[in-house]
Amino acid sequence: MKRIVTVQDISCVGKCSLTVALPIISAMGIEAAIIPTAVLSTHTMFSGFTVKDLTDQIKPITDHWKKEGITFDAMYTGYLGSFEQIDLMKEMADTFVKEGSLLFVDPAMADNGKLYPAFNEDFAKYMATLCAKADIIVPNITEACFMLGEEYKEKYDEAYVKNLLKKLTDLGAKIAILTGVSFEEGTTGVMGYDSVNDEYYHYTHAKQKRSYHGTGDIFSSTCLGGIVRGLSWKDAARIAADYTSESIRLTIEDPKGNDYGVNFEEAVPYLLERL
Ligand code: PXL
Repeated sequence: MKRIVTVQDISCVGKCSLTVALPIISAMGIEAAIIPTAVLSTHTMFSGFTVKDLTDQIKPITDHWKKEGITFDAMYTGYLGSFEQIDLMKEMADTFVKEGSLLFVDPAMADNGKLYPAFNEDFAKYMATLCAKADIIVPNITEACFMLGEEYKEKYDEAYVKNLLKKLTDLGAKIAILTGVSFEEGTTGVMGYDSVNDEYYHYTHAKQKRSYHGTGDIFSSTCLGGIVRGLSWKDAARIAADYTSESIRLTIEDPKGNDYGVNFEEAVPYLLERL
C-alpha cells in the first residue's frame, strides 16, 4: 500500500486542511500519515477562532520517524502558519523525499486576489522558496501572483496563465498546476505545465454558482492521491477538478448544506467510480 504524509493545520470544524486530506487520501486506498501544524477551533474564515501552534512538535515527530526508518511515497504540505514551519518543511523534504517519492506543495494562503488574514506578502515570497523544491505545486491564480510578484487580474487570457505557469516552474518546481483558471463566464478549470517535458494541459468544466473554503484542499488531496495511485498528473488533475466541482454541486443542492465547507463526503462514491 502507498503512504502519503501530509503536513497542515487541523481546523476542528470547517472541512479544510487535515479534516479533508485524511478522509480523501484514505478513501483513495492510500495510507495517510499526518503532522498537524496547529489546532484551530475552526478555519480562519470564522471570527473568534482559537489556535494552538504545534511547530515545536514537528522536529521530534520527524526525528522519531527517521529513527524508525519510516518512508513515504509523497510528502504533501498545505496551509502553513509561519516562516519557521516553511523552513521545517524544507528540512523534512530533505530527509523524506528521496528517489521514488515526491514533494507536492499547495501554497494555501490566498484567494480571490487577497491573502488570508494570517499572511503578508513576505510570507508569500517565502512560500515560493518551498515551491522551488517541489515536484508538483498547485497554487490558485492569486497565490501564484503573490509568490511571483505578478499583477493579479480578474480577467485574463491564455498567455497570462502560461506566463504564470512558466514563471512558477522557473522557480524550480517540475510541474505547476493552476486552479481556478477561467477564460469565460460559466466555466472554470485547471491549467498545468510540465517543465520537464515542456507540456501544457488545460481542463475546463462548468463553473458552480458558489465558492467555498476548503475546495483547494479537496482538489490537492485528490490530485496527489491520483498521482500516487499511478495516474498521470493530467488525469489526476482532471479527476480532482471534477470531484471538487461535484462536491460543490451537492452542497448547493443540499437544503442543509453549510456555508463553511462542501459535501465532499457525499461525493466519495463519484470519485471512486472515476479512479
Ligand atoms: O483551506 C485552506 C485553509 C486551511 N487552513 C486554515 C484556513 C484555510 C482557509 O481559510 O483558514 C486554518
